Amino acid sequence: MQKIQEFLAGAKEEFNKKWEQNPISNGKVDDFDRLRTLGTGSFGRVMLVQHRTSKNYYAIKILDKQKIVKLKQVEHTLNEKKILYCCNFPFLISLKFSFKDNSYLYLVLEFVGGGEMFNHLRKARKFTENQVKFYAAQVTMAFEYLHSLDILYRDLKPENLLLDTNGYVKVADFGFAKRVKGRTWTLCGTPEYLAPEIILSKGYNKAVDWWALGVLIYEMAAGYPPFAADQPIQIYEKIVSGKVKYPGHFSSDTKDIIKNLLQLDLTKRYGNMKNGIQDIRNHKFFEEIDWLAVFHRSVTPSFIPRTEGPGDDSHFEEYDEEPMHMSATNKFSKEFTDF
Ligand code: PIT
Repeated sequence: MQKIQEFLAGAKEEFNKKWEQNPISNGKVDDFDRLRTLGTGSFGRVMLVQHRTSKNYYAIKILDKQKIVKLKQVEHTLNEKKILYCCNFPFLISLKFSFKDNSYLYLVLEFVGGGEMFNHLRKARKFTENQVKFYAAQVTMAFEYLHSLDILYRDLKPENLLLDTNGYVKVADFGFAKRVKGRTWTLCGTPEYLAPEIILSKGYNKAVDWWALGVLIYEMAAGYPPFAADQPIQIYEKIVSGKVKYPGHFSSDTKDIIKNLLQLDLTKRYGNMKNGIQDIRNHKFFEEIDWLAVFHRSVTPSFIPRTEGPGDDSHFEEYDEEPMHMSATNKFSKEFTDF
């Protein structure tokens, strides 16, 4: 079996080669039949589609150029496509096609039929410790991969983690992912998952993703996030206070790894010290995880979403369908040249 370090060395070369390429476009919207909406966001939606000739199912993310410009998300959208195009990792959603027309940008992604972790977590109320470790290990490896390529993810939360039909994780939504060597300053993410240094408008780095991993482990194990309140400002006060309350059922290992990830002091936060990810990987919380076996997907998950056939969308919520509008002129072609 190939070691993860060897994989990462080769991955960097592959990624950098693609990074230097000009933007590619393959396919067009008429190649697909649109079936239904799987999710919505502020400037677009994700729909289940079927490729007309191959009959394969995909999830297509449709972004409205006008809305992206209004919300000043042009740069983020270009980052999103370029990073998705260049990445290749078992726990990251993969991009299959991309194209644009007069009104929209399109990202055709693999269809991940198990649904959002968010829905499974709310239904189960909380996950078993084994489940938490299994999912956290995959997110840890996904971040190791992204960080080795100088990419910050910046939007970890259960809504952005999909389960595939085998019960493994796929990290989706690269809307805030960015390639940066060193620090960046943009305020983005979801209130409950923001690291204190983002809230305090400091320059920040990869350590924000490790903080978010601490929030995720807490939320998966407790069923609710560690910093919760009605208003974002109250959430932020709790985050920067450094105080966390742990449910009585948490094991001491679970508490300890969360404490070390939800560490205000960046020089002490796990993932951000001189041993990097090793401090996380070697923590007692992950003792039973066979990292290489998880990486190679040879561990049988304790929970496998029930699905019937490749286009089964029953794990996804229903959304109102909205018609698409097609502009007669190519709007914002300059802004999106690099898409
Ligand atoms: C679904 C089902 C599915 C894929 C997705 C969502 C993909 C979401 C996604 C969103 C992004 C991105 C990458 C992937 O950059 O199979 O409900 O903004």
